[in-house]
Amino acid sequence: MRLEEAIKARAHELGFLACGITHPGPSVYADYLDDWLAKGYAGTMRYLHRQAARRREPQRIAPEAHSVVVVLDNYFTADTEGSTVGPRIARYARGEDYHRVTGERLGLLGEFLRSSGAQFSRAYADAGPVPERELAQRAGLGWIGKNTMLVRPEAGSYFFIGSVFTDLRLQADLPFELDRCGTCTRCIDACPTEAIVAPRMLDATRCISYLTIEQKGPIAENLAENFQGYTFGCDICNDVCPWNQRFATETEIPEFKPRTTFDGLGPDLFENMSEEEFATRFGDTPLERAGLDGMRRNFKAAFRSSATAKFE
Ligand code: B12
Ligand code: SF4
Ligand code: SF4
Repeated sequence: MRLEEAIKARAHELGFLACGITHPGPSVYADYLDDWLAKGYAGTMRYLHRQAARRREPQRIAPEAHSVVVVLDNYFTADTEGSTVGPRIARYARGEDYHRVTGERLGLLGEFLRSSGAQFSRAYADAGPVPERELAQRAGLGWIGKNTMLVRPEAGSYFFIGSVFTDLRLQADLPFELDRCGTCTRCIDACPTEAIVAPRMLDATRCISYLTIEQKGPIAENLAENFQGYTFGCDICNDVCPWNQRFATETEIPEFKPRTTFDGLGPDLFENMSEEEFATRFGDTPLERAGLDGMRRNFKAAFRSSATAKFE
């Protein structure tokens, strides 16, 4: 078996949905990134400005690397009756912390590369200066949809992207060149805060995901009233995508099975909770990023919005 095939077989064995190989050469979309940053769409995510030089030239992330192995990790879990009426939590955040869960299996993939002759391997999953969507598209794994998600034919977009930079000189896959969105605009039309300002251009400062996870402090009332019951993250522009409606399948990764559910819980859930209890219940979940104060704020916004919204 060729080494590239053996790597993909190992990725499959580790539970990844798909695996592709690319090179760490310069970004083709560096101007797009610069324009996006200049428009202020990153809001308070200052780290995206600091990381821009490495995103433009992924070779700078790891000068030793000749190849990048990119994987997709399915996190889809179906809704229950309760999870669609609020308080709602985005699917990606219902299980254990994906940085650790995906990261551990990426580490094992890195070990396989080393046992195959690599002197260097370094894994990234979300936490790092890696232009993950672009590298995944370049590795042939899917296209960038109008909602900015990497979408994969016959899979959809409910997956995390992980990568391993390595000094192995691997044969790269062909990039995914087709745009399979066609004339569809469902995601743009469905976004309740009008955050997708043009195809593939997201004003993060209007996105529920940013507002409930990344932004500190109060949320503007005109945006909060459109949260459609979301308390953490948002799935709307993924849920309406025909590729997800047709192809999303339940994850087989046990740690991504729902652990956090707010089904039927009232607006006071976090009000009287101590920091200790929050840490015990949500310490190893994505909710840790918002923290207790953030979740108190988010619950208020979500319940206000659910008084006015009609959910799909
Ligand atoms: C910052 C960030 C956010 C911000 C901003 C999102 C955004 N669209 O930029 C916020 C907080 C809003 C966010 C929300 C979410 N995020 Co986020 N986020 C990131 C992060 C850390 C950086 C993204 C970034 O650099 N944005 C800046 C823009 C300019 O870059 P970009 O989106 O990567 O776009 C590149 C390409 O699209 C390319 N490009 C532009 N035009 C075109 C055109 C064509 C034809 C092609 C091929 C390429 C192309 O140029 C850009 C620069 O390389 C990445 C992890 C990472 N290291 O990349 C995760 C990441 C993108 N997020 C992820 C997820 C899961 C989400 C949410 C679904 C979570 C949720 N349920 O709430 C939402 C989805 C919202 C949405 N529609 O994007 C996943 C996406 C997986 C996927 N299938 O695409 C990632 C990759 C994390 C991971 N490792 O899995 N996120
Ligand atoms: S995640 Fe929600 S708020 Fe953000 S762009 Fe998608 S639909 Fe809009
Ligand atoms: S909803 Fe339509 S336009 Fe949006 S990403 Fe999916 S196919 Fe593309």
